[in-house]
Amino acid sequence: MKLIALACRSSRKDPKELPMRSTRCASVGSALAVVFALSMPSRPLCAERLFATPVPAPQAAPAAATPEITLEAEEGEYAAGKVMMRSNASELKTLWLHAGESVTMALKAPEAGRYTVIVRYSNDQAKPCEIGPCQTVRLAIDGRATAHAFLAQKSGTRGWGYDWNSFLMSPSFEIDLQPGVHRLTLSVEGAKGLDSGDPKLSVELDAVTLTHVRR
Ligand SMILES: [Ca+2]
Repeated sequence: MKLIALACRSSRKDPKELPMRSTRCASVGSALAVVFALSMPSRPLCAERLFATPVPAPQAAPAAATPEITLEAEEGEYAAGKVMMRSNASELKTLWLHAGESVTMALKAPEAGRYTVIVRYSNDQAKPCEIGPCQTVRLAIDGRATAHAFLAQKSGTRGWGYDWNSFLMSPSFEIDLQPGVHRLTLSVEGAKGLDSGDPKLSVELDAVTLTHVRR
């Protein structure tokens, strides 16, 4: 006990502080404190040191969530096409389009920068691209064509007439957007089906996801 008191006093520069700070010393009856004091004789053994709550190191604030925009194809504007009910589709619906048809969706970019664009679709072909050219889906922004397009692959394995409810994702495209409202258009071309005018080789567009690229 005496040893503890001496240890506390030894840290004070001004002897006049002794009466005011004596209550800050550790409980003299604690065996744990004695052991601690013996192991660290040069440091003051005070209550705030013995029982102080560890302060965690400051951590960086979590990164802001990456903005993601989802556009439902069936909610876009289209001159021709048909909304289809699909249990595996986003919002349970798709937009069935044939060659020469398109859909335009409005989006609001929250900030300037690069965005990835991924299209979710289904395509029911018995033998992909065997009959004629595969369906090509082209991307345009604000009425201007881009270099981005993809071939709509057969999306299921069950066979002709049964794969509309199986979905694939297009390759990821990158576009640059300024903040504000834009118009994203997907156009289908290249598929005419078994016979001239037969639209069996078509594609169903489900949804488009845009994600802001943070670098
Ligand atoms: Ca949908």
